[in-house]
Amino acid sequence: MASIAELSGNDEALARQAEILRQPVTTERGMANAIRALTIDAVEAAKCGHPGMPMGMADVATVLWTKYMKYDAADPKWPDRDRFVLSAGHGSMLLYALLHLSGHDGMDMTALRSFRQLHSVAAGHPEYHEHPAIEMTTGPLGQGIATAVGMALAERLLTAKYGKSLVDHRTWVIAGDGCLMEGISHEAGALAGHLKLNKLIVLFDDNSISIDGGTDLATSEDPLKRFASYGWATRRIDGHDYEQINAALTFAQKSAKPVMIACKTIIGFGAPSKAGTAGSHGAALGGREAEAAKRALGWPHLPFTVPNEVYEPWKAAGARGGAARRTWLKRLQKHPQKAEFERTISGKLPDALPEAMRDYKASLAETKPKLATRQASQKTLEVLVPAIPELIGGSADLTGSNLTLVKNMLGAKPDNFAARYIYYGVREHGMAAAMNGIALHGGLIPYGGTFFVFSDYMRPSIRLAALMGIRVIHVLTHDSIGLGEDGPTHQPIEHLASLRAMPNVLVLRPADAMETAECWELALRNITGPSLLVLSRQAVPALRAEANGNKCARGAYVLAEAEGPRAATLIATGTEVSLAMSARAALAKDGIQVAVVSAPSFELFEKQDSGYRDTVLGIAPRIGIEAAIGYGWDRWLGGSGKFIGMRGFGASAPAEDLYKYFGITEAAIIAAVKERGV
Ligand SMILES: Cc1ncc(C[n+]2csc(CCOP(=O)(O)OP(=O)(O)O)c2C)c(N)n1
Ligand SMILES: [Mg+2]
Repeated sequence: MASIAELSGNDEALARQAEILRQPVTTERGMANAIRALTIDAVEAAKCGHPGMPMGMADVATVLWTKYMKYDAADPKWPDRDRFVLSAGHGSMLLYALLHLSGHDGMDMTALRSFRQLHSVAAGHPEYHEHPAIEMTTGPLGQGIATAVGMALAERLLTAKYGKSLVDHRTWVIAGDGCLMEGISHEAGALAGHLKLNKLIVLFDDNSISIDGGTDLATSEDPLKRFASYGWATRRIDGHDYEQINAALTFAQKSAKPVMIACKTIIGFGAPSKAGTAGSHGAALGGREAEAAKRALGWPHLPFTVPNEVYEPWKAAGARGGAARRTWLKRLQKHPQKAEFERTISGKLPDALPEAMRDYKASLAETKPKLATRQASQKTLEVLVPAIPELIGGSADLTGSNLTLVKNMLGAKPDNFAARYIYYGVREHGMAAAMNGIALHGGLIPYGGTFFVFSDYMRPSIRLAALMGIRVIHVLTHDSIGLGEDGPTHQPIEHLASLRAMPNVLVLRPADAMETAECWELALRNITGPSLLVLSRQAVPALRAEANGNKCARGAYVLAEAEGPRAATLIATGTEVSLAMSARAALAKDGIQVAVVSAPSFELFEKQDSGYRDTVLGIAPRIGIEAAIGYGWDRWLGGSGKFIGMRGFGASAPAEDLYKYFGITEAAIIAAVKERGV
């Protein structure tokens, strides 16, 4: 059987490559060849990796990083730097080589030599935490370009707030065929085009190759036409022609629309037989091909060796932005909003927030409102939005249901970014990725809403937020069969369990207005990962009369202790806590005393010491109540416990009928307690 490489055929690419390689090696090409050589060496050393993309895009990346991108290798966290997102994350060696050559600390030759090894900063795919100049984790195709939309949006919002003297930068993306085949590229591209995010520039590695072979195996679209229809400016260039690259990047900097430049490249450029084929996409070239590639490129140096005449112009490029950064720092010193800018960039919440929340919670303790937790969330936002100017809301076309908008919040428009709210459209995945980008950019805290069931549409971006450890807040309403008549397509069942299974995600399901306020506080304070506020459509009574501290912070707590020794412990979350409370009252009438534990967050409860957990859970039989699948409850319920919840999908009917039909009732709780021999 023919190999993939043979099937894809590369005669045309090889002829074009030969023509380019016949030209003398200019300084710029030599600088690009350093990227190619380091890529070859690192992938050979690791015996795995993706040489094709870095070798193909080396010329474009060299022009970008030496002449157009605003950065200073001496301070990769300079807030007004241009952002660079390698959406085609498999080409990670491109980024590592760029960081190394441009003189960034923390990416020395030792790092490149240990490409893909345990604890190397040069991981298989770029990892956000490995190096301060890695703007985000990429690898899941499409996420980079969609996250970059959020970064570019954040830039616009902050320019409107602080002015161009503090915020004036671009977001550059390298995306491949794969990123553009992914559905999320549609959502992201359409949103960016609509908002006219003209400082977003995508360099499309148009090599017409992906893993299975030529892209014509699976696609016939012209992404440029697609993006043009979204309102993007587009250009098509030869990605190995320096004049064309320069002209396109100059054009991009002047555009009034987001820009996509399709850079026609040869994947694996330089490899004598594998260039232009899928064979160079994701495997080491192999000793002989690697050597021949370096010969063809005119690179006579030993592995992992870069001569000074190549290092020097690279280092100069890395320091090019130094002067701009220093004058920016001077402008910051004099800026009237300096303190606010520095506070928000550092991620610190306003000093006045705790007091505002204390007052609000005191008012809840007094008024004891009966509200759906989504309404309680909106009431909390009425306090938070004025108190936290960096809070940026939004919804994926469910504003009136998610209750994410509060008064005086303007929606961002292409001609007005002095705004606090984003109408993301029906684009949950695009929204979640954009929210990641807003958080990664810094200076803003994003929250966004949709129905909880559609968290499925956002999962890959939630997962990346968890992996990167960034503060993103999802407002997920209509959290169970309690949403009623819309039926099983809209009723989340397995979502709590599946999101609790994801590492570093804080799942919060408050039981009443007070808990909702506390959970909002916890979400805002959770700076190391995404938080999900899981909220009800239907109203719940106020369960808490005292407002001091934050009871939800420990994940679960005794809401109502048994009057005397516990006959059972009822553990519930969200809307089911009030059900547990009414069962407790009914049991008391029969002389059976039970405790009710509210458990808004399993993750936080798990973090408590075992002494606290044991006290809360008690030694009496435990009954878990949650209108969702029971997966994951065993750890709290123990051997003699019982779970009252869902076993399959829901149904379309009024909420009360559904609770009855699925047996999530006061009577069921009472029966379960009595069954346990009380
Ligand atoms: C969401 C997602 N699906 C699949 C993959 C596996 N994958 C990695 S690279 C790739 C092909 C990408 O093609 P392209 O973007 O054209 O990259 P090139 O081969 O040109 O380097 C695939 C399918 C992935 N990383 N992410
Ligand atoms: Mg490709």
